[in-house]
Amino acid sequence: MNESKPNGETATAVATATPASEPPREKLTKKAITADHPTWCPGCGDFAVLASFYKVLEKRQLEHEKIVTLAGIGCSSRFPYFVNGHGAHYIHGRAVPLASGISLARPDLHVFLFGGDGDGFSIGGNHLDHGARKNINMTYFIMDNFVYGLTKKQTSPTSPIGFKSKTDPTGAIDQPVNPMKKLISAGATFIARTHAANVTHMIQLIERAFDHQGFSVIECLSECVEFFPDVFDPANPKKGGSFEVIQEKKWDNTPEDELRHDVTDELAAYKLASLPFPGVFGVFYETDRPTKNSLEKKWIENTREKTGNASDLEVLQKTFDKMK
Ligand SMILES: Cc1ncc(C[n+]2csc(CCOP(=O)(O)OP(=O)(O)O)c2C)c(N)n1
Ligand code: SF4
Ligand SMILES: [Mg+2]
Repeated sequence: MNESKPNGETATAVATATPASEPPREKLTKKAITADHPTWCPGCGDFAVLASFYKVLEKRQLEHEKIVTLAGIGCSSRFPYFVNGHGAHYIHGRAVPLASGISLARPDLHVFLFGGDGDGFSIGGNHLDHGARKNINMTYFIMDNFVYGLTKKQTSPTSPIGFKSKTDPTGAIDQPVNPMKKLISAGATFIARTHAANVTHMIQLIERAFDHQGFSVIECLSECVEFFPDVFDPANPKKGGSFEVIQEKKWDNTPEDELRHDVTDELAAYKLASLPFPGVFGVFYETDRPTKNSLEKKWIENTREKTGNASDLEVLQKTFDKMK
């Protein structure tokens, strides 16, 4: 299990402390994690994402009661129904604020957030920006299918120009969002991209995002076979495409390393994000920046000290008294 992910030193102690009287834990199996039968269309890319997530939970043997899966609204956002753990299918686009509150109030939990391109980049775009800049500890997995699937084929913020949908019957005319660029500029501290047809790669990235302290986001090209079929074939070797993986620097002083990508270089990440579709896959950007969780914890501790360790009620009463 990853001991370092829950935020801060105290949180780690909370997450790992097992009372002497507690019986040994049963192994966390796929059966134990699996909840309802997924209700996606046969062939939907989201199935592979769920399977990869189960694999990571099983591999990491997280404490079952510490797993939280959250989502907004959309086909992809049905995700929490299918995971046996704490979770909520929340308001369209508002899952980041919900996840932020849970992450800050319960730093011992593993907060996983799932959703679609509409949920994350359209109605929830503003929340995404603020979760990123505040670097709130969570792992956000965005299943990007370039369309609103649940509501049956409207143009989404990632739909390419020319895409014919119910909202653009003659073809989309608006410049799509570039998820990697948006996340880099917003200040997310772990930003990666994968494809639902490549389960091994997806699992690797979920694990890396999970190990990261802070706001980690993975955009996953996940095909909507109903309303935008075959759009991701150019990045699927099984369908004649190529899946180009970002070669990260190994810092081994070899001439080859000069050409490899430095994941801490924002500008280099931005250049990678500018490559034409289907682009490249892997970690675009990763940096260490204090999380809001750790900063807020410090601030609370300092404030407590200043108030002579007054109770919450005493602090509240003092504040009310000042208002009189
Ligand atoms: C406030 C609000 N506005 C609009 C909707 C209707 N709605 C539900 S899901 C959705 C878009 C879903 O698209 P996406 O997030 O890409 O998920 P997908 O279904 O493609 O996985 C919309 C517009 C809603 N439920 N709530
Ligand atoms: S409509 Fe599209 S995104 Fe929704 S379940 Fe079906 S294939 Fe998946
Ligand atoms: Mg979508």
